[in-house]
Amino acid sequence: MAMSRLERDCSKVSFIDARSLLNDHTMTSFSVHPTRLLFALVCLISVIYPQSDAAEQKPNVLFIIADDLTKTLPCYGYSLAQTPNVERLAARAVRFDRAYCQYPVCSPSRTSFMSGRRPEHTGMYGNSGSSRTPLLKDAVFMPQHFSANGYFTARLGKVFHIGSDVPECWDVTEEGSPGTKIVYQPQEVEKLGLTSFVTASHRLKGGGGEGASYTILNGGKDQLIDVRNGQRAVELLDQGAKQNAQGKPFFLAVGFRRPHLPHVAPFEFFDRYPAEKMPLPEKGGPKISGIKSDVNAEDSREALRGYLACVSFMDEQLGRVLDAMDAQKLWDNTVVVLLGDHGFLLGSRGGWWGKGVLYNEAASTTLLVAAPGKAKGVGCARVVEFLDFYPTLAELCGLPAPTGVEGKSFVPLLTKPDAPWDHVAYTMVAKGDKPAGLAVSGERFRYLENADGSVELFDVQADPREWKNLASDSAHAADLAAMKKLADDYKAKFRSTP
Ligand SMILES: [Ca+2]
Repeated sequence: MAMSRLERDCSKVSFIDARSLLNDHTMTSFSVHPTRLLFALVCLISVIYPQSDAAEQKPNVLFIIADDLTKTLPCYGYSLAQTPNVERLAARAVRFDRAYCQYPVCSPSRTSFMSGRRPEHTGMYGNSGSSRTPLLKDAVFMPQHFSANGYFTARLGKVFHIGSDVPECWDVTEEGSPGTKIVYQPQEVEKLGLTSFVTASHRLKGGGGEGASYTILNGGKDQLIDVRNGQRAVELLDQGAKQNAQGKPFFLAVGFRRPHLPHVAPFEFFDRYPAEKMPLPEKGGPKISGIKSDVNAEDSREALRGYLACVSFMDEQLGRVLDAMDAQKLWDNTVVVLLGDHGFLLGSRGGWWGKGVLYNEAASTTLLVAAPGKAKGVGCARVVEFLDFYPTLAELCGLPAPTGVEGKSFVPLLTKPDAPWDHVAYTMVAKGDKPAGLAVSGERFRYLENADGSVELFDVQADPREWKNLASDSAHAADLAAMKKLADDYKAKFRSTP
């Protein structure tokens, strides 16, 4: 163990020497000068309770969430997107190809991974109310665990759901709103006072989900919430580096609002994606029930353009944060995580522009983890869950294992991304306050019990798009039974009434 600064200062006084000084004082109180006694006491305490040295200091955590970011990124093989900063982070990170959220909607997903509990044990099935639900009355959320272990904790933007923060998690907590204005959708542009900068705005007709819309701005960029939060992140990383020098690590959570709807971004980002070059949504696979009609081709192209413009806009803000990581030389002592809180369907399955369903497109999304001394620039095909973040980050940072959490640390996969891994993921949806749907994701098969009662089985190794439902294929009866048993076991464990 390296010596602390105080130990080095006291290096000429050994533990025995210090104790003998105390003994001297005890026996001959007038023979030791008070200053010398104080010095000896300080040295003794520093030996018994050594302070952290820079080399021993726990790693920082930079935890970045991009709202509704799906895997439309070059590092996941989607070359249409222009995201040089995501790629820059991916080069330092393990890229998880099969990372599953526990619930494909904002607040239920975030409440789950921030508490480390499955949705059935958070009771958060919608987007309203405090994230400290009655079931989480006594829970220690992930940032609280870091705070209790000596970390400075801060959040910028949407980390818990909007208006659902848990303030006791943070030393600094900022939504990013200018003044008292609430700047999120649906009236974001108006409330930010950016109406005069709007050059085009459109809400798409038809289709299902949230109803894609876009707004192109020709000014006011600095007022946009992600730009503000990106700038604040740079400032807090600067502050964090200074705190590191004093022995205090940080846990900084940054929540970018885009690419969540409405797709509001400056023209320069739309300009990268000419509408006529945007591909139409993929056709195939089971359609989502309840969609009345497909979005027409022109609107579909505009919708994809708006989504990608906002992905690039987010990427630019991410780049500023990564620049600050470079400038402050924080990479060797900081774990950096980038995730989407869940995925997003881009007009597939009959015209669904949204999330809230159990297919891979919504349940599995971006996860990059860059950790000092771990693998980098590689993909990992193993199945992990978002509620694994909490135990994983605690282990990476040398914190005590958190109690009451239901995930599993995936640190072994950061060391060896192809390590053997016997783990499946569970993603659920509810109807009102009752669990309704459940997906079990294994390495080869995904089994879906949808909220409408339909059952599906996909061989995601042969059919990663989940186009061909094998649930009634007799050749896969045993696979179906095995996956159904996992679902039944899960429900018996997490949904049974005590
Ligand atoms: Ca979201």
